[in-house]
Amino acid sequence: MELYSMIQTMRWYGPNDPVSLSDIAQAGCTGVVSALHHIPNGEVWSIAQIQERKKIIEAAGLTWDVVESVPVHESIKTQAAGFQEYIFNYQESIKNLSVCGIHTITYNFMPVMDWTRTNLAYPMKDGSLALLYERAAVVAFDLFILKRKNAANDYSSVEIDRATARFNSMNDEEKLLLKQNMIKGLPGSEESFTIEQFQEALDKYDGIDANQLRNHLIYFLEQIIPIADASNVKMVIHPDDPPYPLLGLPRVVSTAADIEALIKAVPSTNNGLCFCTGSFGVRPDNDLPSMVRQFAERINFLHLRSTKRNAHGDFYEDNHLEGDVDMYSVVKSVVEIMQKRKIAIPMRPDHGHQMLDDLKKKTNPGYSAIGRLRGLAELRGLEMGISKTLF
Ligand code: CS2
Ligand code: MN
Repeated sequence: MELYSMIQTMRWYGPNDPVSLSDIAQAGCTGVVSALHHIPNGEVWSIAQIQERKKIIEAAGLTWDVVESVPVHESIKTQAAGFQEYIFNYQESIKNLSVCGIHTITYNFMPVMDWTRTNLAYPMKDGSLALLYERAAVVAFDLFILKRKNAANDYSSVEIDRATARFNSMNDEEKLLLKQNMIKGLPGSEESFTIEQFQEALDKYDGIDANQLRNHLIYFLEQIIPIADASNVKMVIHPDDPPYPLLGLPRVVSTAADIEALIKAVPSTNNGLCFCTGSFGVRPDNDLPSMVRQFAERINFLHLRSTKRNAHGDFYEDNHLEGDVDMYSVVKSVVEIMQKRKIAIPMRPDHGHQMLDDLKKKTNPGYSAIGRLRGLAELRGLEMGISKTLF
């Protein structure tokens, strides 16, 4: 019997990534996940540009397994004037990627901000650095730096007190750093703002609640999934990170029920999922192994990492096999669905700690080489142990 194992990849930001393709190959990957970040959000990815990137990757002996991400323009999320043009461009990019032999595309539908953290160098006991999301810092940013109108209505008095104390404990440098972390965008986010631009971007969601945002996402899926079907492309949506509304913005890809609603509206299996354990896993009400089984037919890309939460709604990114994510059960379910579907699903260790030599280097937060190498090595061993025991 043939055994199907996960396809091991890492994200590669392109020729300017401080982590080289050779580094990624030495970590044991057979492929990469990449995107054309230099193309402005909303423009068509041409065949020539895609081929150019593909050639570089293949010259290093690797394959380009997944695109992450073709970003969804804000106008599509708000259905602002002219948004149809952006949907048309998106359809063209799907077709062009398919022509170039790339058949899995990741995207997300988070308003304004992609993944968000408040501290990019949170010290672990062992001296490595992790990414932290601290709720009191987010609330402090909202109330005292952004000063969003009516923001106080979104928080309990206990939260406001905690945020006030937290803000008063910060020096100017820490306040500036928090502001930058919130509005500048982390690697992979396609947007970066000044505080004024940030407020303008938020204002575009005035009057758009979760229900309406969900309808906009479903409309988008209705427009792109038939193109994906015709082009043999698997579209995989990345969940919200963190999986909660943020700064008054709705979020609609946070729970199993959210995913069910999208599938009900657009049933094609090309309307699929990038199963990010680090994003979904922040919520205790997301039962990850059971979600893997529930969405077995449409998980076509995996981000594997773990987080550790506390009662205040803070979380940090833990070692891949520690923290709140039951990685053993997740990987076991993945191994089972791969044998059932008779396919190998691409995965990447999603983020890692900054550690060892990387502590001295300038790295992309979450995307240093050694931390991801550790994560990948642990996940690979876990998978092998499970597969050999089960099959
Ligand atoms: C992040 C994001 O959590 C994550 O995986 O690194 O950049 C994520 O890849 C995008 O939101 C997916 O569209
Ligand atoms: Mn992820």
